[in-house]
Amino acid sequence: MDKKTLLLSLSTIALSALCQAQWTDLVSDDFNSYSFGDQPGGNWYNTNAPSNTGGNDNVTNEEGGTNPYGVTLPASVFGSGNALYFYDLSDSQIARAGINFGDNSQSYDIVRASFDFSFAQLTSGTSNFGTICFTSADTDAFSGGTTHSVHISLFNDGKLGWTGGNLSVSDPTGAHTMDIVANGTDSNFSYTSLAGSGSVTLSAYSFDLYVDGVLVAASVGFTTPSVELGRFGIVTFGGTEGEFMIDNLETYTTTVPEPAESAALLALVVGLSALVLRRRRKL
Ligand SMILES: [Ca+2]
Ligand SMILES: [Ca+2]
Repeated sequence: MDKKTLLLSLSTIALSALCQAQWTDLVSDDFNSYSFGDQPGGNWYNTNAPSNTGGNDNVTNEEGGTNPYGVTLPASVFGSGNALYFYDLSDSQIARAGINFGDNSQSYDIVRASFDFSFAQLTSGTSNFGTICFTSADTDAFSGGTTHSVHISLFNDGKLGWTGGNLSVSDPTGAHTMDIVANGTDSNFSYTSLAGSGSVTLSAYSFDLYVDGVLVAASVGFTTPSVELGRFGIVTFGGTEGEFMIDNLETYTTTVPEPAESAALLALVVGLSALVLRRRRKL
């Protein structure tokens, strides 16, 4: 390996290591601290009181059963422990729950949400029955795209949809994983692919979607770029029925290196590489 090649490889390796996102934990919930039939508490925002309104979000467990309000909750498909079940048994009702990524009313430039999901029980038809969204920290309008940055549609036949694409989930009532990485800045953002090795570049004001560890949608533009990344939400609509289940929600943030910071890092790496080369020559 000649000097220039070595310098270039060292710089590339060091720079990619330095510039890759280090994820910092934000809010998470495995729902295991709640009792069967509860609504999740803490930072969770819920629409309805924990009663049978025909649409709600309630904690189920590995056995399922009838909750104190007379609603049958299916068993968690995610193994042992609790999961959160969104039921919507009436056209006129909605189920809606959301949680802020951070405390207070904070928003973040970059947010990643990873969780298990299942369509729980399929409802007939192909209607768009609900949405998964990222929205601002104080928004509780989870169904309207104008209030969303990230917007992923849920369909009755077990399909996920987004601007410009969709995915029919195979075995939709089984257990699956979803990862969403959202970039709320006006610059590209690079991170190590959640699908394994390699670097992914995510465009400004857009998100990547992984299902079962596979990148199924890259750099999907935010529905409304000005909406900040403050809250994760799921809603099922009035006007349709549909069911959904999640578990093991984990959210993270990281920072985008500033151009000045990257330039300083590059200078440092080049300097160190030159030093290494000089020492090698002396051997
Ligand atoms: Ca759980
Ligand atoms: Ca409904």
